Amino acid sequence: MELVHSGKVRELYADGDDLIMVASDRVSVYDVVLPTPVPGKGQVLTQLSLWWFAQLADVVPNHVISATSVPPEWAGRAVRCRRLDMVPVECVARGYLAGLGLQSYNETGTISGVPLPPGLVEGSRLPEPVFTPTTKAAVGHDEPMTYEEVVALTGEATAASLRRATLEVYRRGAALAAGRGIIIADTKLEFGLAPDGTLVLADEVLTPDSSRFWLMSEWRPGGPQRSLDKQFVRDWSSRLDWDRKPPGPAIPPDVVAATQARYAELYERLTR
Ligand code: Q0Z
Repeated sequence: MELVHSGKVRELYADGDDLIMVASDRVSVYDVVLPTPVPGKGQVLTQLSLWWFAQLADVVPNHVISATSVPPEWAGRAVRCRRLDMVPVECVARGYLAGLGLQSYNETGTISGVPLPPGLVEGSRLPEPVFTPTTKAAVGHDEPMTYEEVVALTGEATAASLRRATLEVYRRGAALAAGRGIIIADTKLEFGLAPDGTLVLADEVLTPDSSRFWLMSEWRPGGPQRSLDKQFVRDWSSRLDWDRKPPGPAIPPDVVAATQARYAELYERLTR
């Protein structure tokens, strides 16, 4: 099969008119892929994403054709999907202050042009979830966009649909996760257009690779929050003398095992 795109932790293949998205067991921290895989990670993230797509099918149609009609060597961690005309915007929804949203708030009191109340701190819950789109940079980092810039790029109707679908997916996902003790602080979605112009949710949805997951029991606004999935890898790597540039260090077996258990627990908690 023809490899169309290779990401840090996933590959995309063309199969006739369809695409097959394959999740690997690779892990990245601080934007660096480590040389040691976490066995089962690709399968857990694929199955979690498929579960969310099914939960959210009434909010927005998705690109999934089949999770089973894929080559046997990729079984469990691959999805056959419709090839779409991708919208060149990373659609982010934020319900809590972290990452680029925190940076923007501290500099301007706003995110993506949306004014926020004073006195918020790192990790604070926002009064309302906010749509904070960014550009899709081929290299380097994505740049924040205002809603008007999304309109200029995609048109009024598509921009409105992107914002509505993004916020609704986030609200539904965050509410479901909250009932299971998990905070979804923010999430990044990708959409495409079907040949008839329908907006379709693509890529992966509400996985820890595309979203910030925090344990509600550990949430303490006022500082950085512990990530539910990769915290063991981050904690271990921060104790090393590593400059966070490639090549990354090999992960020791106990850290691999703890991380595997984290991914499995996250999947069980959310989908049970
Ligand atoms: C997704 C990506 C990956 C690297 C393109 N249904 C679709 N139609 C057209 N294009 C895409 C999709 Cl999902 C598409 N990406 C992101 C995925 C590896 C990059 F598995 N790029």
